[in-house]
Amino acid sequence: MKVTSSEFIISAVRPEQYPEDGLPEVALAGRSNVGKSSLINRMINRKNLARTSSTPGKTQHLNYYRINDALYFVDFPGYGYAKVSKVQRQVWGKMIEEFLTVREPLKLVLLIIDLRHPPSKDDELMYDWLKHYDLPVCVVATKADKIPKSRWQKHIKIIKDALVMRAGDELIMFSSEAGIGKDQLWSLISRHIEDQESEVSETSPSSD
Ligand SMILES: Nc1nc2c(ncn2[C@@H]2O[C@H](COP(=O)(O)OP(=O)(O)O)[C@@H](O)[C@H]2O)c(=O)[nH]1
Ligand SMILES: [Mg+2]
Repeated sequence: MKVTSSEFIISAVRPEQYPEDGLPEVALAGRSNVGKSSLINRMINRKNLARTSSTPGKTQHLNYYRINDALYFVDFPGYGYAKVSKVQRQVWGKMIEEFLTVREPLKLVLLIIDLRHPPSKDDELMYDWLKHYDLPVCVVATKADKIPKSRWQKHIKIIKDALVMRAGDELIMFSSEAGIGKDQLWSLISRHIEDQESEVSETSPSSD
């Protein structure tokens, strides 16, 4: 997909604030500091539309970005940040659960994992949660530039095994730093948001 426009829409704290134009939504979930904001910026060729920060745990909102007037990226608050209180954690859980269960335009969830490390317990829980709600998931293994290519397969296997990834869920190697995986991720996203327009045609050719 060629990105011609991207804009920050809202930092939503309540469902009433979610956009109502029905454009398909692609959510991004992952640990604090895993590289979600950087991934969004790379996907839309912007240096700093999604705020990247070195102080994790700050985002407690669902940040909506509209791309090409064709879809939204929805940046979830990062999880797994130690200094977040129990109450904040519960608020987070409730917000995300509500979103995942009732949000009709949601077409795909990108679970962002750091290729360098095995998935955390929170990553595993998140993946299971998404599958429990029967949502299409793509695991995006980011920071791939930090690992020599010769060791990618080893790290991929560790991630797939730890999550017990379901057949049909894809894993894409990514690097916001080096631009690895950008085209592949766009074509996967395109396929998922087109699926809603042609749900009857199960045999539509993939457009890679
Ligand atoms: N080397 C490398 N660093 C990255 C990559 N993606 C993110 N980072 C760095 O990781 C840190 C956290 O990134 P950020 O996008 O703010 O993470 P978020 O908390 O998940 O939104 C920042 O210092 C980024 O520069 C990547 O693909 N490669
Ligand atoms: Mg962020």
